[in-house]
Amino acid sequence: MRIDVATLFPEMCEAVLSESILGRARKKGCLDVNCWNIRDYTLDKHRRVDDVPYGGGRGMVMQADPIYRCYEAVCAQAQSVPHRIYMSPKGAVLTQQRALELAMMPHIFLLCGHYEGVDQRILDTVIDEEISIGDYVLTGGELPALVLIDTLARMLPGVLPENLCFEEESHFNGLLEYPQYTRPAVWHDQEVPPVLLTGHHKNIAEWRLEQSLAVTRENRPDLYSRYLDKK
Ligand code: 4G0
Repeated sequence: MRIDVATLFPEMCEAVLSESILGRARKKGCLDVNCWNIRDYTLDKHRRVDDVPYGGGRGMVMQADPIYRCYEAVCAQAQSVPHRIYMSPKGAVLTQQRALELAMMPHIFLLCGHYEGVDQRILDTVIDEEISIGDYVLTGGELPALVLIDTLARMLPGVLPENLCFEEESHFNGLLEYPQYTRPAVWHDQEVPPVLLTGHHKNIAEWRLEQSLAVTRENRPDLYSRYLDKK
């Protein structure tokens, strides 16, 4: 899949996208991400990309024209029309289900806002969907865009190491993860739950389900109720 990120801080995005599993996915060609600097598309002689809000009030607003010209450059280079997302605290909150749907799209354009947001006319004409990563405000849309890219990337074929299957994990079955242990079997007087050392696969699976149910009921009663309703 191809993702184009429009931002005022392309180096910040590039730094994250070059490391670890995302960096490897890009090298392998599973994921094609490009970062675009919105400031490169301003026609203003002082390279301005923001201005005061009409009607007054606090902060600055990102102007429509540099964003639009950046978007046009993306379409021209990709030779395709992307699904266009604006990262915003007003958006619908991202879920694993929505991420799965987005991961099936061939081309996504992510707009990262700053200051007090972007001119509404860009949202009206260029943006298909506003997405939030949670009910809190950040200084920019870059971290949310990187969070979205990370969760999409790990669902693409060939990105995760073979023994890691995203469909088997927490949030896919509606329950939280069971506890995990590794060697040594005793550490600082604390033992690994004995059932995990038996090699009895059915008992281990039962223990893990019990643990998942207990941690979900404790930490996320909302998820727990929904899980019970579905059963
Ligand atoms: C648009 C997304 C973008 C408007 C972006 C701020 C949190 C999220 C931004 C604003 C963001 C999120 C009106 C402050 C940039 N913060 N929860 N900051 N306003 O996904």
